[in-house]
Amino acid sequence: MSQQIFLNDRLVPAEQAMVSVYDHGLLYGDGVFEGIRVYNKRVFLLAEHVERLYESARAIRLEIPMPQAQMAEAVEKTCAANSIVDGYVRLVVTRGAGALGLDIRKTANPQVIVIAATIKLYSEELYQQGLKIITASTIRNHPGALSPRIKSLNYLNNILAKIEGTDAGCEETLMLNHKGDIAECTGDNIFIVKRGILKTPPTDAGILEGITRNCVVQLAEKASIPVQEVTLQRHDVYTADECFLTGTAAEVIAVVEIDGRKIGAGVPGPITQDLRQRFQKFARGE
Ligand code: PXG
Repeated sequence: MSQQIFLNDRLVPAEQAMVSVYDHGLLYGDGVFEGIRVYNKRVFLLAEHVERLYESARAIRLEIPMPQAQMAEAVEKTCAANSIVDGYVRLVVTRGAGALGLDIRKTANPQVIVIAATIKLYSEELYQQGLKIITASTIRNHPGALSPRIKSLNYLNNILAKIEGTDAGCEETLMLNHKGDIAECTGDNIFIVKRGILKTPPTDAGILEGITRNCVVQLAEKASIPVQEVTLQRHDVYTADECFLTGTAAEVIAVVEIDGRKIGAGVPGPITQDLRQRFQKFARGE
């Protein structure tokens, strides 16, 4: 059986799942999305992802044509229809088709798309060794222009930074904000450990408030590891004892080198490894 896609109100075969070339999601990146993991048939932190989707939509004045509970049901239904055990869900809401032009009043029918798929993960080797990353010259979007707190379909800012990283042979790329402080990576949040304290930039640093980030903060607090949301500068990451990234796809992954500076001992640190284990257990419901 072919892949089943949820489109607006029903499941359709992937070949029939289409949106208009006039959809403002395509024409202008006008829409919102979420990426969600499925672990052992359980959609991980579904309510949190659905809530963030609706908050992103509210921020761009996009009215999603169904209540949150129905959206969550659509996700569950799509996973079941595709027999997903461990996988990845992409939830997309576009502005819908409209006249050429930016005016949202000339659009109709926002499109709700749920794709349930498998996921390509970082190799086990990378988790063992840790990532080497660089800082992009492309800064994160100014919050006064397009707030990074909105998970919108306009990801060019991140893509441009990611290109710089891949050109340099890096799997992820660090981005600074408009003030020159540490923001986040192109698809992951960043943490450092300094003298036993876990530190991560606050949401007002111009970042996406990652659901994995929030989960790791809670797991750290439960493990009595002190956590601070504080402004970080490049100096702080260069001189950190440990560094790691969090994200739906990456989960928790160590960073061992940034801009040619070795972090700590140049291997994944003990607190990073501990939090990675705690996260994996939590995500897999153990
Ligand atoms: N920052 C940015 C800019 C992101 O896009 C994160 C942080 C981590 O947030 P979560 O909530 O996932 O912990 C993201 C998430 C993809 C993909 O296909 C990207 C994300 C999530 C899932 C898939 O590249 N970004």
